[in-house]
Amino acid sequence: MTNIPINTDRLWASLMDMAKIGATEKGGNCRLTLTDLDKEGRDLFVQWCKDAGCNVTIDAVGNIFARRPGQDPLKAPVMMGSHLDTQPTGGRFDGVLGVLAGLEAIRTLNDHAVKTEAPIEVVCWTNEEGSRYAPAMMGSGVFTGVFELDEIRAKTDLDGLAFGDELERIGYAGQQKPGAHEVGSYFELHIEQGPILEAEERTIGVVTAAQGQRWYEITVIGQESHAGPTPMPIRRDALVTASKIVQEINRIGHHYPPHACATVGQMLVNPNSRNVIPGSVFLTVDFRHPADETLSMMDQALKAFCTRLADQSKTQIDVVDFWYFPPTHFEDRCIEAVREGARVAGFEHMDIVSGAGHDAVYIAGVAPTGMIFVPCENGISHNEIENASPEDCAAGCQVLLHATLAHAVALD
Ligand code: HGY
Ligand code: MN
Ligand code: MN
Repeated sequence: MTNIPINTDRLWASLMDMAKIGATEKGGNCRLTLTDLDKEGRDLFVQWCKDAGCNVTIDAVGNIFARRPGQDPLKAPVMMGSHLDTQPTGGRFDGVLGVLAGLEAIRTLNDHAVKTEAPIEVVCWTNEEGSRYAPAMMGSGVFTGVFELDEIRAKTDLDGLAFGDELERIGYAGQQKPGAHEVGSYFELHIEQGPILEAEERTIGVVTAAQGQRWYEITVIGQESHAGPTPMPIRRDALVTASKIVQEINRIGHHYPPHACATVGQMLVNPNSRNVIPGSVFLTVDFRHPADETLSMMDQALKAFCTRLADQSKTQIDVVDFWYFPPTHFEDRCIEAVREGARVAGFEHMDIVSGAGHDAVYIAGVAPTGMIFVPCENGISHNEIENASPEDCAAGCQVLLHATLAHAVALD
């Protein structure tokens, strides 16, 4: 029963229909969280779920739950899901594959009139990307009690628009209290967003864990002054100091091979005028590593460097710890269900650790959780050229169905 074939064409058609919403010139997607385009994608998903006979509920942080009833309504649902929001220059598969593969699994169960003991749900988590509003994984973070709802609702974007107001504006501030929603187990299908599966010629990644992350916000304060008459020796140039910090962050990333990652993704220079010596610079830091102790050593190295540099450079350097979650291991039973699903379906598979953060990392804190990866072309993601094949998407969906059914106990 756990190997009834999903409908490859229908899954691909849904992915391509969703990709039309927020389509960009280079073939990617831009559906920033809580924008009109995010609403359009959510509305389409909700309609598809209702067409598939699901009962749809929404919680107060905008997470969408579509439930296919089971024979025992009191049993906690087996949940599949991911996110529909994208990066500004995002792709057509990051997050979307996990949500629409969950929908395809439900459509397939309907086609074959499969009854399950436990209900089955597909969920779309709010703001997994953390681009417009930081940090990432907000919807699943509120759902699991990592973030406070009011704190998240008060967050503002670069235009000063509050999360809570935008959520209400698009009509997705639901009634359900976040977290007051049982989860029996959770499976998330996602593109790998790295090069390993493709290089190893494997179709399925059996995700055993996700690496830990530390995010910082650094503000460098120097002194604005005229680019002409201000002699070099007396300048307090915030951008020169910030550039040294960027170099050090990159050095720290290279210092713990092969897994450490270190990125400065955002930098705001003030006043950002070509003939004014920058008075202040804001920059973000993203550190990652599968071992918590190494992540701590990277943390210490960054802070020690900034302390030394502040003395030498006559500038003030504020380093704020913005976000942290430790490396997360998934549940053995779920990992085995994924591995067995790949084996039954005859797909080449390998164990893999996730370099990216996912909602599954937070859900793993409240329910048995597993993840499935499929390759993406050249391992490229968070880029408009992100690409995956219909065959790999279908393979991931097939394994997702298997793992979900194994936990929902298919009756007939
Ligand atoms: O940052 C991440 O790993 C994910 O894309 N939110
Ligand atoms: Mn994602
Ligand atoms: Mn992403």
